[in-house]
Amino acid sequence: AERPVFAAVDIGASSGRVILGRLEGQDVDLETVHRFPNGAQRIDGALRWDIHGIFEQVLTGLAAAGERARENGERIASIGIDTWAVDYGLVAADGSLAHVPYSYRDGRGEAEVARVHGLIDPARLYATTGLQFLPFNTLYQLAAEPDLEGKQALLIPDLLAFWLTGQRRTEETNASTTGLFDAVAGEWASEFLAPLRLPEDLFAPLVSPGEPIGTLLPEIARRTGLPSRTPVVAVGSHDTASAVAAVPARSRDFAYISSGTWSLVGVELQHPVLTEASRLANFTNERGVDGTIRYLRNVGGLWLLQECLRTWAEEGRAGEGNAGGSTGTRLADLLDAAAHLPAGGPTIDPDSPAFIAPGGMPGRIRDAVEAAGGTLGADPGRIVRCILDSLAAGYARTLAQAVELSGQRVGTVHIVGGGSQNALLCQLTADATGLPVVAGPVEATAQGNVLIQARAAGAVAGGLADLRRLTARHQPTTTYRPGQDRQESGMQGSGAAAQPAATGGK
Ligand code: ADP
Ligand code: LRH
Repeated sequence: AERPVFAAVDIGASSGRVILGRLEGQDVDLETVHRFPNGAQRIDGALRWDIHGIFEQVLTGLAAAGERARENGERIASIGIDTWAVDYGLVAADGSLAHVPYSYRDGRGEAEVARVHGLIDPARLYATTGLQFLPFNTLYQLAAEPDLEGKQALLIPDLLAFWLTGQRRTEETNASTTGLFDAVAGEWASEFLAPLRLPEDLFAPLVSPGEPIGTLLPEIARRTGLPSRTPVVAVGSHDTASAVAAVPARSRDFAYISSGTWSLVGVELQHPVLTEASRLANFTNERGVDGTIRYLRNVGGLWLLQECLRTWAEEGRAGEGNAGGSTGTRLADLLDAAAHLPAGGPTIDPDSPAFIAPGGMPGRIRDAVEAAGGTLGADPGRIVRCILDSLAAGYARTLAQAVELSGQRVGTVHIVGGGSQNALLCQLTADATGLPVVAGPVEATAQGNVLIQARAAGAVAGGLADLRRLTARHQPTTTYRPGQDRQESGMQGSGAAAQPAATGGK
């Protein structure tokens, strides 16, 4: 019989990929078969996702995955989808899309915050949903919709799954980012729908990671060359839920930083923390795989760096007509320049709402430094260093608060995602937190996506701790120690990075 392999569709705010996951004994091998850039675009006068273009890329990737599997004598046992959270498509009864989905960076939800909080006290919202306040949370965006009658809101991964299978479901880890999900009951907080004048049937039924969603529609099977019996299985469809499931922790006393466009900084808990102190610190209780709680806060993240690079590339193009410069090289050079600058330079608050929207980021960062009485100048190396110093300080602050509010012990900080490749940021994080930092895997989100599919298929077994040990055994990591310019590479086989210690973040 053909060997089963799993296709992970993982789409972040800055890039998407389709990855094939193979089980080699008890190890998971990931092969990227398709990659594409992503980003919100100005469409019809608003910041939106080119969802039709994204879906074409998904189909291209699935076709490539099928071809690769066939070459290897394998069969795609299932498909799992994860993307960024919060955003949704509005689907009419006939299945058509009411509008091109808005990006959470569009800003239209913000105008609704005061009205929503007038209808339901934010303290009451938090006591039920445990969701951190972000002005773009789904409920504020829904409050801005002029007409929801007869329509269903499908979160982005659920919308893609609907287009693949014809089945409408809402996966629960991502549902927990809407602001309309009960953190304790694990169900929709339907008591909030009527006061917000949202239709009762606005959302599709919930599914948990590991549950089946459907099989491929005939048209999709034809376009991808995959058999129509291929199942689409729910995974942690919130990318951060999948990433946290693949943190290569060997013991319980870990914190994580899921580092991509955002930095999601926190700990894993078994029960939500819904206290007023937690609300005031703006910590979130998002749902993880297996009913866990991702107790974390959003830190502004590498978005600040991505946007500076975009601005500098545009300026460079305007100046020299140079379209050939590679962003990768540019990033490596800038990080090198930043690493040679002394510690103790100016910092900004990376979480400030002033940085949510795109455009003119170097100038906005300079303005923030100057408003606080500092100076930064226009040198890109200095601006990059300011961003990374600010992120590291933000991580340390956030982790200290997570420990204090949750009582969770933390001895090791794991950084996963694209940002785990940023050696300077990893070292600055070790220095700022006083804790060892274990960096990697880069593709933790895809790894988590594949593991949940493999477990649903019976190819691996166990709870999250077992899945994490499996990741730790096979995926390479790099360890950074506080106050040292030294890093250790290798598998975590010795467990040397996981010595229990009191947190240095407090
Ligand atoms: P998302 O899922 O939000 O799209 P990723 O996890 O793909 O984000 O991470 C993207 C980020 O990773 C980039 O913004 C960049 O800062 C960082 N990154 C990617 N490659 C490298 C690299 N070679 N060195 C340092 N940082 C990198
Ligand atoms: C990261 C992420 C994060 C959300 C944001 C909208 O990709 O899913 O967890 O807060 O995007």
